[in-house]
Formats: sequence, structure tokens, C-alpha cells
Amino acid sequence: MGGPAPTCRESADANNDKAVNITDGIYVLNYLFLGGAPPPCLEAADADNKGGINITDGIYILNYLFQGGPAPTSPGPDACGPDTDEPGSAGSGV
Ligand SMILES: [Ca+2]
Ligand SMILES: [Ca+2]
Repeated sequence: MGGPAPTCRESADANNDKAVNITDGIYVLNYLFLGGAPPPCLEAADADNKGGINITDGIYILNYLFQGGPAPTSPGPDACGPDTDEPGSAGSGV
């Protein structure tokens, strides 16, 4: 809160280190349940692009990484750029 907006957004890169890995899923869960620091870019942490940060985002990231789940929404985990769609328009179900 109050800091400059990140210039780069990668979906699911909750800790904004330009890589999507297990630490991002843990980061989200740590933030939500263990009083950890908020994600530098809340939009990036919203892995399922439903417009909020909750347990499903942490699970979504881990599911993508280890269970062959759907990739995080636009611009995707390997891209870097602004979210190109509206929250909730991911079309990934639910
Ligand atoms: Ca990361
Ligand atoms: Ca979400």
C-alpha cells in the first residue's frame, strides 16, 4: 500500500520476483493466513483473475505448478505485461 505500482505483472507471480514457482503459492497463503506481507502486486497474486485474493489463488498456483492445472490467466506466467482482461472474465470456469 502506498508504494509505486509494479511496472511488470506476471500472472501468479505473487511475490513479484519475475518467476512463478512454489514460493508464489506459499506467499499468497502466508499473506492470507499467517500475517505475511501483502503481495507487491495484488492483481498478479489474483492468479485465477476473479478479482480478489483468497485461498483459491494459492491453490490455483500450486495446482498449476504440480498438478497440471490450468495456467494463470492473462498475460500468463511466462509473459510480462498488464492484465488484458477484466477481473472475472477469465473464462476458466467457476
Ligand atoms: Ca514469484
Ligand atoms: Ca483470485
